[in-house]
Amino acid sequence: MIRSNWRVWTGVGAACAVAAALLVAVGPEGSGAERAATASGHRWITDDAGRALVLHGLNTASSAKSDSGGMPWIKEKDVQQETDALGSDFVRFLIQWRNVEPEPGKYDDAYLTKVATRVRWYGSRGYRVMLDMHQDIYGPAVKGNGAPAWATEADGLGVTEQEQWELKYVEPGTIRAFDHFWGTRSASRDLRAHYAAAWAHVAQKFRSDPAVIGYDLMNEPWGGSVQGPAFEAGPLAALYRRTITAIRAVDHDSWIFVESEAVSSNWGLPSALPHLADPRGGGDKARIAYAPHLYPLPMDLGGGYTGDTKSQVDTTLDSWREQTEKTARRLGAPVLIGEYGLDMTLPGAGAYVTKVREIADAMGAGTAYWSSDPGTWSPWDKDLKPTALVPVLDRPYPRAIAGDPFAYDWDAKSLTFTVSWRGSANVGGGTEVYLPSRFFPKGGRTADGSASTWDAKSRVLTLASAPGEHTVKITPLP
Ligand code: MNI
Repeated sequence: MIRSNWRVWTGVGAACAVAAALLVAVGPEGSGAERAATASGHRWITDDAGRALVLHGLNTASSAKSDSGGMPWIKEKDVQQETDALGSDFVRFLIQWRNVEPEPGKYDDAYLTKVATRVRWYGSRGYRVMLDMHQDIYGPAVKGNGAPAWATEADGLGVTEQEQWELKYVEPGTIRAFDHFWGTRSASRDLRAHYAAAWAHVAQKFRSDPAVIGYDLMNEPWGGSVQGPAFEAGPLAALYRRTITAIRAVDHDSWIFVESEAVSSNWGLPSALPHLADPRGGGDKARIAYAPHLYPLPMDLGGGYTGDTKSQVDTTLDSWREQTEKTARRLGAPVLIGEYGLDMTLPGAGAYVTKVREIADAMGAGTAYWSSDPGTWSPWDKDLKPTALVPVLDRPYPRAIAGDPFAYDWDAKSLTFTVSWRGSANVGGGTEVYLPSRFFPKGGRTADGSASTWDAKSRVLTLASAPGEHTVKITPLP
């Protein structure tokens, strides 16, 4: 497992070198020098000590979409419950344009202060927070969520409620609202300027908040009348470039996460999202990350993870990984699965979640499960009691790796967690591995006796790192 992971990641490096050579020859945007500077071809989100971060947690929360104040359902005790049950170090936190900018050019700082309070609930427990500017079906004025009514121009076209909510994306009013937003009709106001400025306002508020790792520019973008590559390489990339420029004018360092058009990439189709330059600089200086979603179509239609549906889903997962890595290479970006999830009462649901986590581990990607909202998809039922999802999501993982990671792998059969990396004099701190009490009730130890320290409260084993290659196996303390 470890060896094959290593081959995959170095394989990515080799493919990247080829891609870099081609790019120099063909010369699209983004210089060859930028690509060549991405040494291993696999980018990592890093902390201040230079350690690679592996981020796992939940989306919080869908409930914010329908709350007039835009707040999620959680109280601080619920963040503690998540910490105790899942050992999360990450949250994808939903915010909405309608709350940030309720009137054109007027920002609601009281709203952002409430967001900051919730960010602190997570940050004080060691989480990193990604702020996600959420939308589904554009905004409430066309029966969706996200955009303010003043920024919704449907030209009187209607939206009919649908049994399957996603079908509202193809209702006339929704398409027209998106078309005006993207400016693909002649008589549109420049709503994108507002969107970019609203993001800059958010970034100004959170740029020095140590818990905020970055910003997810738009949830599940949808092109309206202009679709696929024409959308992703056209108006979507243009909005991203404008927003990146606006954010970087106030925030030099936070990560900026981008998504591809959901209706294609969620299902494992290719994305045409082009490379997006970061004003910070190219190569290792850039902090642009790719945060696609993963919802195999056979499961959108309510299928479980058994029989024919399972084999269709597995085919989709292979394609999703291949396409995601291809797009990430083009972007020079680390990958974080911004959403995946399903109704845990479906047959095979636990096996599906385990499979996605294994894929994420093999890709070196973080994950945010959709979502924390109590119910059948969630780790919590309506009484906030743990569901069948908890023992599946609560897996060992490396929170931080002190150098260049090669691979990591959890083998539930032998209760062995393996992590390998190349340490560097430029990277401080140790490699931190979260070990759930369900597998490591008394903590963990290194199989080879190499130095480590166990913190029973956080259930984190910290491995010593020094320059050179390390492969450490961790097993439960007897
Ligand atoms: O499944 C989707 C999805 C399907 C279809 C479409 N289009 C037709 C444009 C778009 C999106 N999304 C999955 C999840 N994402 C939201 C939140 O971001 C969740 O509520 C969905 O489960």
